[in-house]
This record gives sequence, C-alpha cells and structure tokens, in this order.
Amino acid sequence: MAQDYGAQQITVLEGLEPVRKRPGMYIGSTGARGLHHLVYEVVDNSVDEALAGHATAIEVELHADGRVTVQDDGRGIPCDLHEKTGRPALETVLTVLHAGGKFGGEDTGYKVSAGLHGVGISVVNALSERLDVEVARGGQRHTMAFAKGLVVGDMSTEPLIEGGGRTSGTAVTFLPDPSIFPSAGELSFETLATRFDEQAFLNAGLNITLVDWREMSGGDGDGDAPRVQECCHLGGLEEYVALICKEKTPLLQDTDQPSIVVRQERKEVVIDVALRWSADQYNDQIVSFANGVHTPNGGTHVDGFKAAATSSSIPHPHPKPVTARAPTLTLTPTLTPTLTLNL
Ligand code: 0RA
Repeated sequence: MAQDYGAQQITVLEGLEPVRKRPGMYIGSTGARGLHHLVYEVVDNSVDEALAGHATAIEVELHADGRVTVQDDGRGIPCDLHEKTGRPALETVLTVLHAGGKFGGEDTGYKVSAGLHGVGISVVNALSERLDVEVARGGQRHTMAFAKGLVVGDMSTEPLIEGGGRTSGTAVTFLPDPSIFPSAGELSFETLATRFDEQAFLNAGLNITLVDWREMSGGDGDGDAPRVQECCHLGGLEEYVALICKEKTPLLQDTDQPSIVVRQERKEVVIDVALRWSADQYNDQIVSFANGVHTPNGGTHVDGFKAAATSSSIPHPHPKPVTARAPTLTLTPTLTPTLTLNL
C-alpha cells in the first residue's frame, strides 16, 4: 500500500504540509477555539449544502474517543474520477487546499456560509490524526480514509443497499490530531450548541442536531442516553429577536407582529433585519452577523444599518400622513430597538 501511494503522498504533502506547519494561519489558533473551528468547518460545508437546497438535516456526533462525526443528507461530495489526475474528486476535496470551492462554481449557489475563513474541509483533514469519509451518491456508497491529510487507502465503492436508509449524503468522521492541539482541552457541548443554534436562527428551517455520546446522562436517568440538542427555528431571525427580548414587554404588543422583519435581496447580497422595540428597555442591543458569522465588533454592515435606521426615524415634513410608514419606527430617547442583522 505504501508503495502504491508513493507519488500520491508527495503530491498530498505539497498540498497540505503548510497547514500542519502553521496551523494557526489556517484556523486562527491551536487552542480551544481552533479545535472548535475544525467542527465548524465541516458543519459549514453541510450548511452550504442545505442553503443550496439539497440537504435538510445535519447531525453532529461527539464520540467518547474524541472523534467527531458530521453527516448530512445532501447530494454527497462528488466521487467521480478527475479527467487529468485520474483521482476521485472526493480525494481532491480532502487533500488539496481550497479544492472544495472549485466544484461549486460561480452560479451553483454553493458556498454561501463563511466556513472557517473559507479554508475548506482539507484543512480539517490535515489537522486530523484520522479522517474517514463516507458518501452516498448515484446509487453507490463510497468510503475513503486519511491520516494527517494523507491518503491511507483507495476510495472503495459498493452498491447502496436498497431500503437501507438515505440514498445520498456525506458523513465525515475525524479525530483531531492531539499533537496539533496539545492544550485545546475537550470540545464543549455548550459552545458547539450555541453556534449551531445561531446558524439555525439565521437560516430558518435548517436542522442541526448535536449528539454527545461522551455524556451518557440524557433524559431518562438510566445513564445510557447521549446528551442531545436539536437546533431548528422555523421562525428564523424573527424568532431570534423574540428570544432576545423574552423578558421584555414589546412596544408593538397590540399588533399581531411585535417585530419588524425586513429581507432585501439585491444582486448577490441578501440582507435580513429583525427589529423589536421593548417598552422597558433603554439601551439598544445589536446582534450582527456577516455571512452567517457573528460579528461582535460590528462593521460596515452595522454602521450602514444604524445610519439608515437613524435617517428613516428622524421626523421630517411629509405631504402624506406618516402613518403610511410604521409609526413606531420613530425613536424616542427612552425607547430603543433590539435588532439582529444578518448581512
Ligand atoms: C461540491 C459539489 C457538490 C457537493 C458538494 C461539494 C458537497 C460537499 C459537502 C461537504 C459536506 N457535505 C457536502 N455535501 C456536498 C455537488 C455537485 C453536484 O452534485 O452537482
């Protein structure tokens, strides 16, 4: 096997060696944040598949031995052989830096969410002691294994068993390399669940389930059930702003719509805003996102929103009654909005 993969390994090394040399350049840190980023990167690929309209559910499992499995019911990573290299597309996606995006193309709608600095799933492969991928696609089941970014065996293909569950999708199981993350500690259920919940709010209808087999304490008390959190919010941002304000009294409570929800799409830019005024809140609270990623320090998307919100709420002479617009948009010193932006 080692001989068969001699040349292959050199190519792969060229592809991913820089990632193992300077992991921080690709995932930001080799501490706890970096470790969590590995999971986000794989999940974001599945989220992209869901946003493109091809996957409906994503499941993330944390295994007792430190492995993580992310699976979706999307189209599956392409597995056909590349004309020039003769290698399966699956292998290229997992062993060549930035390769993932190439299959998406400009107009496929693929790659909407930010991923991990957009670096792709191959970075996760590079930083994993072991990575196993399973793809169901075109009536076949393909599997392939990697270690530290290197191919450990040819892709194997067998017919999908009929009536044996889903007919398409991708499952990636990886074990983060402890030599890369010596002091990262363990993956935190809360940290992951919070991020997945956020993604489920930003993408109404997206379903992400987190299953933690490390903590066998869930529910019935007999100690053999995993801890599970299902993240799915059909109400999207509107539901998110309602959650943020759940302790407050909505100012627009006489209406059946206590929030103002705006969605605008121009060219490739989609803007989502959900706004709510609370009678008993005196400061504004802005929770903003760009490309699905929380931006706690704001940015031009927030500046632009603030400028627009201010100019549209300053009273000015108008030939028509102002009631034609939402009268509650008028800001008074004591009534300020809570809003979420997803720009
Ligand atoms: C590139 C092209 C296509 C699918 C994917 C990537 C894909 C990647 C991941 C990673 C996790 N889950 C995924 N699901 C899909 C589709 C190409 C086509 O069928 O036309």
